[in-house]
Amino acid sequence: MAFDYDSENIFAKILRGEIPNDTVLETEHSLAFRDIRPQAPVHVLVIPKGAYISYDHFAQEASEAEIVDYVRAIGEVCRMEGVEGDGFRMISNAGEHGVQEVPHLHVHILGGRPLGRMLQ
Ligand code: D5M
Repeated sequence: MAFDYDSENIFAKILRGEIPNDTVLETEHSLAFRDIRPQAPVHVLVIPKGAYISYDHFAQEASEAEIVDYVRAIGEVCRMEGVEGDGFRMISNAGEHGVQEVPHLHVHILGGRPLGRMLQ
């Protein structure tokens, strides 16, 4: 399957330094920054620096170094933000049904308050 990445999406612009962001962590292959519309006291987005739309795109085309870096960056953000102890939620919205607003792979890390049950 071909993945048609739109290099004008807002996270691509953040990665190019065209739009400011509140960076939490930057690694060789990943960037974590605070969500502009926070839904919880901790609300951080973690993105790969590569031009990947979706998890499947990333899993198919990213190098092992990129994948390892991304997984570790997510864990490190949870530690840095202090949500490991009380708990947190990771969400990745995908595609139209998942209501993915920005077509660049991202994981939301939410925490700092009780988040309630999401799935019944
Ligand atoms: O949601 C995308 C998320 O990206 C949404 O929670 C707002 C956030 N967003 C949009 N623009 C910015 C900027 N410029 N900085 C930080 N956060 C931003 P999703 O539905 O998962 O695609």
